[in-house]
Amino acid sequence: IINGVEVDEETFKSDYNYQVSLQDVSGFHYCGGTIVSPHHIITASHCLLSEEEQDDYEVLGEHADYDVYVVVGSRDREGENKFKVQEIIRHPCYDAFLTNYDVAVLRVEEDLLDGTEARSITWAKPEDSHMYQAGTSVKTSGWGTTNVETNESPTFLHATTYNLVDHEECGLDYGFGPNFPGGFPVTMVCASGVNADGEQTDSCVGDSGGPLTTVSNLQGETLLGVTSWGIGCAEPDYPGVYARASQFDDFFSWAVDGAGPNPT
Ligand code: 4AZ
Repeated sequence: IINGVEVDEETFKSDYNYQVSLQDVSGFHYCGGTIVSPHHIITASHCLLSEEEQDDYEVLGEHADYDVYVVVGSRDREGENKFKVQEIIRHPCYDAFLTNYDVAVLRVEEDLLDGTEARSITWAKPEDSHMYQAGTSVKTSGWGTTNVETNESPTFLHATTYNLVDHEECGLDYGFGPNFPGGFPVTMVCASGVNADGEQTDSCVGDSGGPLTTVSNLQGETLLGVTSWGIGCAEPDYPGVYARASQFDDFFSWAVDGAGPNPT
């Protein structure tokens, strides 16, 4: 997170305890995620290896190197509640070229909420489209880099608040003009803005897979987006791009609740 704030213990418990850290077997943090059920986490597909990539590792006899672990209920990425992921469900339409359909669901055998400080939140549904209006205040968090020059990854969670950007405008910023086939994908939502000190703020490398949520806690917090991509970080002309959660309701319901048809 660029130009955000470090989340203190109290704020973590009240406002951010759905956030998790994705790590490898050595404890290296590489992505974020959001708890959406006692056994499920939503993250970005680009955080995970494809089946073919896993096979390559298998050939090399390095199976353990792609096992995924999650640290939950802690603002410290070296927290004590660390679980091994049992199942990885990447979106079947994930497109690595466009970073489109950049969502995945992780299943954990243990109850993530039992005896931890963690909680789960719900993802936005198609009927929540009113939450996606340009200008809406949103927040994002993670252990990603806090400084693009030093590429520093903080020990404690950072968070920031900024605003949703008009969809068409974001598409134009990224060169998805009227001649681009299909236009700027509806599966993406963008955010941009400055912090209280007037500094440009954004998610960045290492925040991927983490949450973009509503700021108002009135009706319970809702996951609006999954941190996905951008050109640079905190560049005024290049908003942060997130996978639009409401577009993946069928996939999430299928992967998390076992409800509805396989969306493939
Ligand atoms: C990344 O590379 C990344 N500014 C994540 C988020 C953003 C840019 C890059 C958004 O993981």
